[in-house]
Amino acid sequence: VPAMHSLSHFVFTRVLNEDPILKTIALLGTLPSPADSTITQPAILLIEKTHFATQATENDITRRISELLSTGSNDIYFWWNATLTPGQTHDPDMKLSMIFPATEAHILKYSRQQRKMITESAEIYKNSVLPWIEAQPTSRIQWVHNILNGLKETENVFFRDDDPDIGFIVLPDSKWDRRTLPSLYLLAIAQRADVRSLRDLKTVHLPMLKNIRAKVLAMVPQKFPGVAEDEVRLFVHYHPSYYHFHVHITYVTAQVPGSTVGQSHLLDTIIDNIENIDPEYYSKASLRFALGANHPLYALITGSEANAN
Ligand code: M7G
Repeated sequence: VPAMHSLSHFVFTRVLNEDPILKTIALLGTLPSPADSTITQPAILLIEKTHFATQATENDITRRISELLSTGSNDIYFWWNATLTPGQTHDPDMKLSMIFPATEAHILKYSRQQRKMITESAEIYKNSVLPWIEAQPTSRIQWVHNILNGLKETENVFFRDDDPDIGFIVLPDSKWDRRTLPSLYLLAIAQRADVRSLRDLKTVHLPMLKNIRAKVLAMVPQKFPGVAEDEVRLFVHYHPSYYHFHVHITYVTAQVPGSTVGQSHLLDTIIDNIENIDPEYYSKASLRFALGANHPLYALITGSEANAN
């Protein structure tokens, strides 16, 4: 486990991506292998400037401002650049995430890339995409199994329903800073392992989907006073990064970094489509979404289209 002190061994390779709006940067570097310190392995370091939490305001953020550098003024308007002096541990300035050792798939995912709109027909899904999903190493969802088996992140679990068919576990998504309610981001992970994605959902899964909806909507306002039931947004990504069924739970207006229009499917719409439109809706549908041009599925799907035409 890379403890934070190992950051001192992080050797910078290059910037993978940055976002001046979200105040995030993704760095690629290397760290010594835990097994053999004479070799290094790729590490991805994600850095995000944290929100000015209410706590910071109460602690008077202005007292932490130093090295004021005037960048100008005009009439009644004044501008500065400044730095923050070290704060309290409960008032952090950055959120760091590390992926180590990072695989090629992680490096591609976090690299700046063009996004393209593509359509995945039911046929392309069945013939090309499903075999690709089935070939994914199970190691990619080791973290999911660790949560379900109670080996990791146990102290953060808000809710668990251990029913093997309709049960699920709710815990903070690793993207959440765990304190800013307007960016509340939780994850509901299904107990059952046979639903790889939206494409697999059928009538038999309605009890699970409805169980997640009912219990999450009851649980969130209870655990997070200030968030009402009608301020909770439940959705599923297609394509997800991890092919074990999970539902994203966010505050209604939370920004979802990296998520694009077309990728998010509201849980309510999914339930309605299966229940009222067609039990096979998601195995029949053509789905259109944006995909990074680096994503292996991009070449696979556009290649299959070319062959079909
Ligand atoms: P997704 O729709 O499969 O992929 O969602 P996305 O990353 O493209 O949205 C997976 C979700 O799981 C994301 O929101 C991740 O931030 C979150 N996540 C990923 N990992 C590796 C972990 C983890 O180890 N722990 C927790 N709590 N959340 C994670």
